[in-house]
Amino acid sequence: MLSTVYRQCTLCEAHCGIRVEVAEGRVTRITGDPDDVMSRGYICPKAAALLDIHEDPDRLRRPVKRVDGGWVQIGWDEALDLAAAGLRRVQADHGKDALATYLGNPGAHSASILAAVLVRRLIASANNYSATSADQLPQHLVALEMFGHFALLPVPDLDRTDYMLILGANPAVSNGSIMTAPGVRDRLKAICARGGRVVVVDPRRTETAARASEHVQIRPGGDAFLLLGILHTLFAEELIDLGALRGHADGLDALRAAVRGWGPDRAAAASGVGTETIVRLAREFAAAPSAVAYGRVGVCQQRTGTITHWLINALNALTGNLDRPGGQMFTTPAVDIVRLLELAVGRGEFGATTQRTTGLPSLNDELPVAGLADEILTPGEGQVRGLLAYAGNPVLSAPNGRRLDAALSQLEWFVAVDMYVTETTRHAHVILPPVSHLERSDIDLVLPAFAARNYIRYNPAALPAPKDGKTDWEILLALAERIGRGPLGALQNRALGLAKLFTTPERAADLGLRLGPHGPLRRGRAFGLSIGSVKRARHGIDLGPLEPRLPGLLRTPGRRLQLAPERFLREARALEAVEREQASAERAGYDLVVIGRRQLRSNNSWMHNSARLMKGADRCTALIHPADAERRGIGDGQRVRITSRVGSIEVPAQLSDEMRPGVISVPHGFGHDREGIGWRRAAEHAGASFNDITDETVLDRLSGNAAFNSVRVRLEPASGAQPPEPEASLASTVATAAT
Ligand SMILES: Nc1nc2c(c(=O)[nH]1)N[C@H]1C(S)=C(S)[C@@H](COP(=O)(O)OP(=O)(O)OC[C@H]3O[C@@H](n4cnc5c(=O)[nH]c(N)nc54)[C@H](O)[C@@H]3O)O[C@H]1N2
Ligand SMILES: Nc1nc2c(c(=O)[nH]1)N[C@H]1C(S)=C(S)[C@@H](COP(=O)(O)OP(=O)(O)OC[C@H]3O[C@@H](n4cnc5c(=O)[nH]c(N)nc54)[C@H](O)[C@@H]3O)O[C@H]1N2
Ligand code: SF4
Ligand SMILES: [Mo]
Repeated sequence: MLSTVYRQCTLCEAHCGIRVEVAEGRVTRITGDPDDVMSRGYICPKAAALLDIHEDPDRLRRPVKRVDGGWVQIGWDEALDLAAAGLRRVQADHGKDALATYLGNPGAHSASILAAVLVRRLIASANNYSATSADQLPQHLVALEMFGHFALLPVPDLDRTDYMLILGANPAVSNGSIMTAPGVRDRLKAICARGGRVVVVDPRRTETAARASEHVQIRPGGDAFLLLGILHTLFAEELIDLGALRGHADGLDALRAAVRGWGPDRAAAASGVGTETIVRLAREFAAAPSAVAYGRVGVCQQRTGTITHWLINALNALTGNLDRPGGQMFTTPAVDIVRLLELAVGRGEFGATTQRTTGLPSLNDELPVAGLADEILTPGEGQVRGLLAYAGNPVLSAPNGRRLDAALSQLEWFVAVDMYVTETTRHAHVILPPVSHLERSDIDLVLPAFAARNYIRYNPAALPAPKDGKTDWEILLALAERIGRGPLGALQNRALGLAKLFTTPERAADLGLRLGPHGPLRRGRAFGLSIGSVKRARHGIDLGPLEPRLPGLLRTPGRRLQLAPERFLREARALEAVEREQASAERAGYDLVVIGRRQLRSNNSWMHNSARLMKGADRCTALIHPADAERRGIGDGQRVRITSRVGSIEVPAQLSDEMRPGVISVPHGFGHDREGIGWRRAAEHAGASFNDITDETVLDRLSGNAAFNSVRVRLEPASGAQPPEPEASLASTVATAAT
C-alpha cells in the first residue's frame, strides 16, 4: 500500500510543508510539498532527517527508569505512577517550590504545549524555567512594556518590504525565527529583486550577510549604540513620522531626550560602526517607501538585549513602519493566542516574583534559566529538589551548562519527557518518551501567531502510533491526572476537570479556531474555520497577508503605544556602565568575545544522531580571524583552547576573514562526550559545548536572559598541540574591520 501524507516539518519555526511517502507501513521519502500555502515546496536538509529520528535505534520507545548501572524498561502505568508519585513526594516533603519545571524548544512546535502549561499550573511552583530565557525573553519584556502583552511580538512583513535591516539574525541558516517564513533566502532575494535593500548587522559575514545588499560588521553588543545613533539622526534631521500611529503613542519627547546624548560619533565609537554608516542607515531607513528593522537571538543574547529590542521597535515606529504593510506588523492568527493567554495567565507580569538565590525577576511566571543551577545547589528554604523537564536539554543549552550538569545529578527526583537519553535526561529517574514526530497528528497553534503571513495547517500522522506508544499530549495529561490527585487538592482537581474537556489537541484547537478571528463567529458559518475545514485543507490554509492591527490590539491602558517605558529610559541612562564593563573584562585578560553560530544541519543540541546530517567535516569549530590566529600562533585546523571565567573548551580552529577581528564564533549544542548518554552517533561527533564556557552571571541587564554573546574569553593553542607551519596566506590577509 502506497500513500502520501501532507503535513509539516516541525523541527524549526519555518514549519515547511512536507510530503511523506509511505509504503508497506514505512516512510520511503520526505520531500517538500510544492502546493503548501506557505513553503511552496521549500525544505532544508533537516526535513528528511525526521525519518532518521523515527528509525533511530537510540530513540527511546518505552519508558525507562534508572537503576544502578543503567536503565530498565517499564510499562506505561508503572512509569507514570512512579513519575508522578516522585514529583508529588518532592512537593509534600519540601514545599511546592521545591519542584521545578523546564520546557524546551520543541515543546513550542506542537499543540502539546497546552498540556505542558496545564501540568505546570497543577504543580503550581514558582520555579518554572524554559528555553525562553536563553532566547527571546527580551522581546517579551519589550512587548509587555510597549504593547501591553508579553506575547504581542511583531513580525517583519518581509514579503512586502522595501528595506530590511537585520540585526543579530542569520535567517539564511536558521530559516527565520519569530518570523515564520519558509524559504527565507528567496524571500530576501526578492526584496533586492524588486529594487529594495537588505542590510545585515552582524560581527560575522554570515550566509545571510553574504547575500545581502550590505554587511555592517558591528562589534558584539554594539547594536544598542548603533540604534541610539540612528534614532539620534532621525530626531536631529527631523525624519520622524509616526504615520497612522500619530495620536496613539506616548513618550515621543522622552525618547528624543533619551537619545540626545548619542550623536553619531559617540554611537560609532561605542558600536564599532562608522559614523557615516550610522547616518546613512538612518536616512535610508526613513526614506524607504517601507522599511523594517528585525532583530533576533544575536541581539537578545546580549547584556543589552532588552534595550536593543526596544530601540528596534522604536525605529520602526518613529519612521511610520510599525503596523503598516512592508514594516513590522502583527498577525491575525487562526487561533488568537494572545486572547487565550490573556484569559489563562493575563498580560504576563514582570517581576511578580524573584529568584531566591539571584534575585532575578520572573516574567509570566517563569524565572531565568541562568539561575536554575544555583536554585538546586543552594541549600535553604525553597531549594529546588525535583524537576520535570519536557523537551529540553539545558545541560547543553543553558549558560554554564557544566554547573547545571553537576546540579542535576543532585536532584532527589527528576522526570523527563524526552525521546533520548541526553546530556540532561541521563540524570533523570524516569524518562517518558513520546512517539516520533511522524507518528503524531498535531496542529501547531503557537508559531502561526508569529508568521510573515496568516495561515493554519493541520498535521496528520504519517504513520500510526505503535500500540503502546503515547504522544506528548497523552503523557502530559496522564501526568496531570496523577499530579491532580496530589497534595494541593481541590484547586488542582478543578483545573484538571476543565482540561478533560479537551481529550485531544484537535478538540482544543477546534475551540480556539471557532472563537478566533477567522472562525464562524466572525466570518460566518459558511467561511469560518473549524478543525474539520482545517483538516480537509491538505496543503494548509492561507489566511492572507498581515493586516494593520493597531491600536485595537494594544493591551496598554487606553490602548496607547508606549515609545519610552520608564524602565527602558532608566536603563538607557545606565548604558555607559556597559562600555566600562567591557573594558574591565579586557583588562582581566579576556581579550576576545565569543559569539554563537547556527548551522543548517544542526538543530540546537539534538539532531547530531542523524547519519545524513552528520556527514562531512567536523562542524564544531571556532571561526577565528586570521590576524587573531596569527598573533597567537594558531594555524587552520589546529586545536585551540578557549577559556572564560567559568571554564574552557577545546575545538579545532577554522580561520576565516568572515569574522570581525577580536571576535570568534562557536556553534552551541555540541559536547556529546558525557558519560552515559544514549545517542551513540552524536557521541562520535562529540565536539565541545559552547555552554561550558558561557557564564551564568553574564545576562541581559533588564530581563535576565542569558547573554551568551557577551562572554569574554582568551584563546591559545591547545596544550600538546603542535604549533602550525606558518602559512603565507596569513600575512597577506587584511583585517576587514578595525576592532
Ligand atoms: N550558547 C548558546 N546557547 C544557546 C543558544 C545559542 O544561540 N547559543 N540558543 C538558545 C536557544 S534560542 C534555544 S531555543 C535553546 C534550546 O534549548 P533546549 O530546548 O533546552 O534544547 P534543545 O537542544 O532544543 O533540546 C530539545 C530536547 O527535546 C527533545 N525532543 C525533540 N523533539 C521532541 C518532542 O517532540 N517531544 C519531546 N518530549 N521531546 C523532544 C530532544 O531529544 C532534546 O533532548 O538553546 C539556547 N542555548
Ligand atoms: N539550522 C538551524 N536552524 C535553527 C536552529 C538551529 O539550531 N539550527 N535553531 C532555531 C532556534 S531555537 C532559534 S531561536 C532560531 C534563531 O534564529 P537566528 O536569530 O537567526 O539565529 P542565529 O543563526 O544564531 O543568528 C544569530 C546571529 O547573531 C550574530 N550575533 C552574535 N552576536 C551579535 C551581536 O552582538 N550583534 C549582532 N548584530 N549580531 C550578533 C551571530 O553572528 C549570528 O549570525 O533559529 C532556529 N533555527
Ligand atoms: S527549514 Fe528545514 S527544519 Fe525548518 S521546518 Fe523547513 S524543512 Fe524543517
Ligand atoms: Mo530558540
